[in-house]
Amino acid sequence: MNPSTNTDRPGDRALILVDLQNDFLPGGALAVTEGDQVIPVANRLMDDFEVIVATQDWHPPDHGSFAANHPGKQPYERIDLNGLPQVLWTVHCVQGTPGADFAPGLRVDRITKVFRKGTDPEIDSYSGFYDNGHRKSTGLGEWLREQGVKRLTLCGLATDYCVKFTALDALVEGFEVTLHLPASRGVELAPGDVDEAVAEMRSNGVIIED
Ligand code: VGL
Ligand code: ZN
Repeated sequence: MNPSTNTDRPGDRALILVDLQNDFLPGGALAVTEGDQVIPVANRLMDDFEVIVATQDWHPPDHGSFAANHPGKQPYERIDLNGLPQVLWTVHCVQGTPGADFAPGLRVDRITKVFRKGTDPEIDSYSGFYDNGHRKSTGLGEWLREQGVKRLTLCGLATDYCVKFTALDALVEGFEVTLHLPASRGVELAPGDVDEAVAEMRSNGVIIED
């Protein structure tokens, strides 16, 4: 078939797989309930896309989001980290450790490019586009535009943190954004956090696919 007439996998769309990493799966350091259930769904979704990007949470051991790096603080407490509100987490996705690896069974051979985030110990980075202070870009937006991408489908972990902030930044970057809920799960620190995150994404213009 002439590629210009093939509308099955149009080139102006990309799939963004958010943080499908061992530490966010059941048994991992920052486990998301049912996190493993999104892997087969994400694998199937990949068949519909030509351009597939994965984000990877990639922290140095001294990262400021780890409760262990703040004497006397416990995971899930909230602090001020260099002027920004920060939830403290268990030590997770440390660079080069198995917990930071992509989930077993994920079709990594189909991933076009990986964008790593959370590498600066002074600031966290939930979004795949920018750190939480919008100070530095990961290059994701620029790269997508270079590919001619205009529409994004997002899925992954966690719906109420990294997926949400990636989706909201994607809108500001001018992309049409769809969230694929069957391939997403949330941390849900407080009951209702996922529903609230989905409502916030929807009210900002994200298309919710369930
Ligand atoms: C995430 C908390 C800390 C996520 C990453 O991927 O949603 N959440 N780091
Ligand atoms: Zn993290």
